[in-house]
Amino acid sequence: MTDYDSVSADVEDEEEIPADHPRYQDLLTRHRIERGVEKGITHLQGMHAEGRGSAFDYLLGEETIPSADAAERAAAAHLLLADRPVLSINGNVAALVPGEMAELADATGADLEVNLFNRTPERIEAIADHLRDHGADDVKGLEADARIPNLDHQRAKVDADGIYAADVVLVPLEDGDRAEALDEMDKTEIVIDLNPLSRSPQVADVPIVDNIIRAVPNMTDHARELADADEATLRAIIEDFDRERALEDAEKRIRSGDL
Ligand code: PTJ
Repeated sequence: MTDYDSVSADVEDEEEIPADHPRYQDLLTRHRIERGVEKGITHLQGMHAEGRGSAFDYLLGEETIPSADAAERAAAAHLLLADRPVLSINGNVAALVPGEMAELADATGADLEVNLFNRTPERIEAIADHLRDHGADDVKGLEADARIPNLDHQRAKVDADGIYAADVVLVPLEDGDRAEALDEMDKTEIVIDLNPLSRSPQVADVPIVDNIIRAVPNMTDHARELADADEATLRAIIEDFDRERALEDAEKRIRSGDL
């Protein structure tokens, strides 16, 4: 019999967390965020963000609900149809899913761009290195030679040939006004956030209410499956997706506590 209590405290390596532990995903997530903070990738505030996300995930039943899967498929279709898709990376995203983001970029032809709320040159470099260590070819966000209009904090700093010029942007794990500002630039926005009431999913064209640990690999699976689909098929998937319903479904699930 596994002594689960003995693994929950402080494991050195994520391999030590038993995959059949009832709180496996939560332990893995916490472990990756802690390591991210230690490596200078994740900001200390990222721990608070993770705690918030984890509470919503618990109420969702820690699974990808059907409307989130539909959102992930629609997101994959958007990325495949885009001329200049970009996946935005902050300190939590880099700690939680670095290799998975590199795979999604590869499957959809998207660029990866580091964009931080608590921006320092050291963190930008550490995150770019971490992404490269996990298979990313090219990482944007280091130039920061353009500005998102109507945004007066560090997240406004973007690459002219990256987020600034993008037609479709994936914006994970940030409750903020950047999503609104990108919306005003007429970009198609895909947001991953476990809180359906956050500002970012509320303005997103495709709000994905799911844990990023599950959402990104599932988007990649959809993208690979749709790789040879024609434009009409991809457009039909996008048309069929109902953003209001996805937000309502997630909120209903969280409020009902029907686990
Ligand atoms: O790395 P930086 O400097 O850019 O800072 C990043 C953080 C995350 C600290 C910053 O963006 C922040 O403070 O974000 P918020 O306002 O806490 O918003 C994060 C959102 O992500 C919250 O709505 C959480 O519910 C959600 N969230 C947290 N963990 C996950 C998540 N959503 C999906 N999957 C998760 N694992």
